Amino acid sequence: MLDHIMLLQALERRVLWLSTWMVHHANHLRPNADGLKVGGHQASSASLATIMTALYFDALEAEDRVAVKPHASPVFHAIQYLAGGQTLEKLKAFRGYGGAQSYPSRTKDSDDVDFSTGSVGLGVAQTLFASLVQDYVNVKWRGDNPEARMVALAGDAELDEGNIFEALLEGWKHGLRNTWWIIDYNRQSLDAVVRENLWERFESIFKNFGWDVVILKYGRLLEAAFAEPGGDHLKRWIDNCPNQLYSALAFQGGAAWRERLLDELADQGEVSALIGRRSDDELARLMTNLGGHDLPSLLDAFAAAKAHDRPVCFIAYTIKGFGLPLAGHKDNHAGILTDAQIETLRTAMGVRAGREWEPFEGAGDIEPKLKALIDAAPFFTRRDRRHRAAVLDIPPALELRSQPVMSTQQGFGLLLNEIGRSEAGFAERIVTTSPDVTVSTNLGPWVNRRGVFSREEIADEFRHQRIPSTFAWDQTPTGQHFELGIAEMNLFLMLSALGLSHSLFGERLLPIGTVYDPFIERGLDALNYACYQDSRFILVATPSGVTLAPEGGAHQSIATPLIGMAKDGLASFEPAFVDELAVLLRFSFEYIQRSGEGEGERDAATWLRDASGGSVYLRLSSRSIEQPQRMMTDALRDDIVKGGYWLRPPGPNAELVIAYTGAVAPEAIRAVGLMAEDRRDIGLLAVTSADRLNAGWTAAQRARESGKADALSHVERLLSGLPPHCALVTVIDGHPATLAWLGAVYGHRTRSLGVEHFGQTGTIADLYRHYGIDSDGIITAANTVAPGRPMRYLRMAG
Ligand SMILES: Cc1ncc(C[n+]2csc(CCOP(=O)(O)OP(=O)(O)O)c2C)c(N)n1
Ligand SMILES: [Mg+2]
Repeated sequence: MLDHIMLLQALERRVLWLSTWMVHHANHLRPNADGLKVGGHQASSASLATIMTALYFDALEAEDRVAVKPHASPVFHAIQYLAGGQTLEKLKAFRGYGGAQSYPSRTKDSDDVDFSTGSVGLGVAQTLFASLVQDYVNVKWRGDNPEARMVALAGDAELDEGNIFEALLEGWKHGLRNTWWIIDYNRQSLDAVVRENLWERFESIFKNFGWDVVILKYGRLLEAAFAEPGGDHLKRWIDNCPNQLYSALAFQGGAAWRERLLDELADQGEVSALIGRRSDDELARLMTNLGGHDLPSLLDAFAAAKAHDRPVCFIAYTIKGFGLPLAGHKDNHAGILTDAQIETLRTAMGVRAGREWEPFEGAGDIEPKLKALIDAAPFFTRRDRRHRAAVLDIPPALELRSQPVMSTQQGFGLLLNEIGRSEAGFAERIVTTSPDVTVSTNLGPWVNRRGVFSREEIADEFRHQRIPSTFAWDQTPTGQHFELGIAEMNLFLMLSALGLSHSLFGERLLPIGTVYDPFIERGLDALNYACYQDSRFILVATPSGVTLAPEGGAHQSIATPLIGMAKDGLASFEPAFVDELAVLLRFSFEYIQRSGEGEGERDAATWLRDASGGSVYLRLSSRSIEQPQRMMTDALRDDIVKGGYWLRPPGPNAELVIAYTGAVAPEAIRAVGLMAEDRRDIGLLAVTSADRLNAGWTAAQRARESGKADALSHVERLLSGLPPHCALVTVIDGHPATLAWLGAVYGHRTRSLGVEHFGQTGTIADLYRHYGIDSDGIITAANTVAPGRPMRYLRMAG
């Protein structure tokens, strides 16, 4: 055991050196390193070097998953490098083009990052939801698989992020297990030293939510010193020492510790002797021997926690910048080692000049033992930790019992209800989730059929008491719905975890999350995070825009269509009709399963990267509108997926085209009908996805610029026959910029209608009139942008 610890300590030194050198190289040595001079990494990484050494080379099992604190990225890459999972080339290019990423990234790094981190708080909470997903897939399909631990390494200031506490509450509701959060309690954030006794708040919060709390405050050296005569006084002094002072002394070193301790404890003879027995260096080592830097304490704590599956919060005392000259300094987040400092460190580490990148430089004759230890570390025994899952067959069309007048939201409920009652294999793999808006987003009938998931059975009391209710929600292990509390952050983190199940656990899921469209913005950073990790899910957001009319201005979504367009990895659609929705939902089930391989390859018809797949956002409405009675042809299906089709094709001399998206379809249709006699060859363009039309157009232009002269996107094909003098009016219940770019495709004069200001309460008709997106508004705009014969309708209207 002693030998093992000594070897781990040697590895820890390698990790500390390589991570520090990596940042130094990026800042000072790499050609064109200017502009990369960003601190944070050296001090933050050093803070976690011991803990991560203990985890990766000892405590973690092969299937365990880790979210590494963003600024500990160099430590992670260094550990992977030592274990043969990271290349020297990437380390040398840390933070640079094509190099190891500044913050660990599932998608951009090549050294097997489990969860991306960067936006603090999200990676931590992600481990919690991943653990719930593990329970879900284990109960259903993988009964005998060992349970993996989901581990987060969190900064202490990271716990300022509210999403962590939202997740804690949710985890408690779902009986969270197998989750470890290790708080790097260095008592420093970016700007400052954190408040005293924060650990007490953490401890009581975590205990309240049913977590075990393990406080790792003193290392073995300190424990031993406390057992010496006078040691109790020393312990009391440490416990009462303010964070600022402790940090300052840690920065100043042995002589400063001695002066201060003797100053304050000199009257206690035994303590003076305890201090006097140690040199300055020994004293500094003793006083910074906190739990988070003490391998034996860490190994014991992790081993003890592995004996059960309860969630554990470790509060590990550390010193930011431990082992480096900037240790403890309150400004060290932005600090980087100078050339002189790195030279001193190099010598101290036994690293010869010119051999800084050698993995085991300075290890001497224990090198083979270090290699053997790494080879035997359970975490590195499996190289293929990214799983794959077979692609599920989706039927060619989804069944729909349409009604003549209905909303897309209703249609969504009916479609899922049909899937819920079908025997189709893919239905087993659908898992839905919603932040307390399951019923109001029309998921109720699906949940009635498929039930709510819970590892333990909980009966629906109303049902058992035979009290009539529309919803029967027994909670069982066979259930296929995760009912969440209201926090939208949790929805997106749950979708992110569900949508990585194929890769994390080897089980394919088809996750669908429903949310109120305006509250996408509440969880936007988590949505961004989910997309960045290439998680796969279908987001159904409803109701959209001012169709939520009587709910008032605060609840009406204006910006979401633009979010949908701008969010990478998310294909956004806004169908107007339910038959379109049926096509799109079907497409979504397939699209979210595409492998991500062949990235960059573009579909020749759309110039979209459709082979890669991604997640999907469907923006729906609760507005009931008349449904078209039409046959769904292959051609129409294809166009709906590509993003648009002519509902009324323009004639050869078209003077005017109305292009609409979503719930304003009836206004556009009516306006076109009323203008048809006064504007020749008028066309009506149904845009089901401004996002995809726009993305294809951009890509096709880029392709032409790089020599592919015949590249043509779907929107270019749609608009290609329009004469130059034709004008466009676009209309959407959302921000007008969503469709305004259509005029730039061929340079057609364009007027874009939409909503730019917070709404009022009122009926949909009131609000559409108010914003000028009703038929009158469309006609008035058309009359100006496409002047000509006075519009009969406007004359009649007076
Ligand atoms: C959401 C978000 N806001 C702000 C930042 C910028 N930021 C990066 S690290 C950091 C401080 C982190 O302190 P702590 O979590 O204690 O980590 P330490 O560096 O002390 O280990 C901040 C504010 C961020 N990365 N993410
Ligand atoms: Mg900190």
